Amino acid sequence: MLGVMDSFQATIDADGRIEPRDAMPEGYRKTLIRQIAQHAHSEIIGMQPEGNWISRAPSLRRKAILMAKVQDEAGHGLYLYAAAETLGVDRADLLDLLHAGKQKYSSIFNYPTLTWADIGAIGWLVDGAAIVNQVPLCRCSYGPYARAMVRVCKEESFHQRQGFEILHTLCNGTPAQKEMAQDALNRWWWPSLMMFGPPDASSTHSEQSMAWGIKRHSNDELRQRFVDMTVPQADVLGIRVPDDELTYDEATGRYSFTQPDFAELYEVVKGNGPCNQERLAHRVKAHEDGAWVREAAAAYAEKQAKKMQGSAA
Ligand code: FAQ
Repeated sequence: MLGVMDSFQATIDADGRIEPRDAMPEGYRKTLIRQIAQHAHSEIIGMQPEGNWISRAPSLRRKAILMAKVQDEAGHGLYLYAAAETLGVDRADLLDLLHAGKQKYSSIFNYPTLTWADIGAIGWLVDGAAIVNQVPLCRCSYGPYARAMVRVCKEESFHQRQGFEILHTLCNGTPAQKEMAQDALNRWWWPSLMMFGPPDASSTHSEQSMAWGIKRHSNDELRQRFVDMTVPQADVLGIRVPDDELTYDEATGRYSFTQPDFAELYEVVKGNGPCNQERLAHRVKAHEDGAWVREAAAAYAEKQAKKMQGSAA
């Protein structure tokens, strides 16, 4: 007879999906909670760099689009916290861990948005990198995470195109606008490459996460895919990826490129990036300011539950 963990392994081997009530090794559960929580935190902290530009977007149309995008990111956070909760954790505890600096969020959101072109660069590069990373997660072995990713990826594709379109407009505008687009690419290129995590040789979790079917590709494989996808798009825009070593290999159809400065990634992840303190302080304040909403929602839910009990009696 199969033991419970044999059935887990059989499902993984058959490329099936693990569902919340299925038996799973504690390490699998913990890895998923870590990754999904980090991903959810990234979505909601990731609202800040763009939210910062809603009041300064250059037209009503741009403002409406940007507001919708930032709201989408909040929605992604909600799907992901809900997916994490299926593993037996409470989102309130995950938020406490984020606020105490005990759980991470993506390094990319610790860089400032200095110009309007940065909003284009975030959509194009950051959402572009997110898509490359997340499309394989639609096939993640954990069902609730995989299903959340399907919806998230559809919305990220729209975000990526809106970012590209902002830059396309700037690149076809005045010389100063094109220069602004180039400057944004110069500043966002390296942090975008860092989003994929440390190089494979230094990645602590990749091997086990790939064996469990949580990750489907290594950090370096996805970084390479991102470069191969993005460089031709920069050519269309008429701006230059800031890498003097970038070369295209006809035989493989791939680019060879300079790796980002991983020492900088580790510093940003440790809390020493340009905006880490500001981002976390803003998040904690938003959480505290929203306490009355959570209290009111809980009081309303309690009242409704009592009413239901009363009508059932
Ligand atoms: N930032 O062993 P690995 C978005 C940590 S997209 C911070 O390779 P793993 C959309 C890692 O946690 C951004 N920390 O780890 C959006 C680990 O530390 P730990 C979010 C990083 O998990 C767009 C240690 O380094 N996307 O939000 C980073 O196997 C615009 C060793 O690394 C996701 O989270 C980093 N860049 O692979 C929103 C995708 N890289 O936990 C708003 C899901 C690594 O042991 C606006 N996550 N670390 O203390 C993943 O695919 C993976 O978790 C990786 C890292 C690939 C990020």
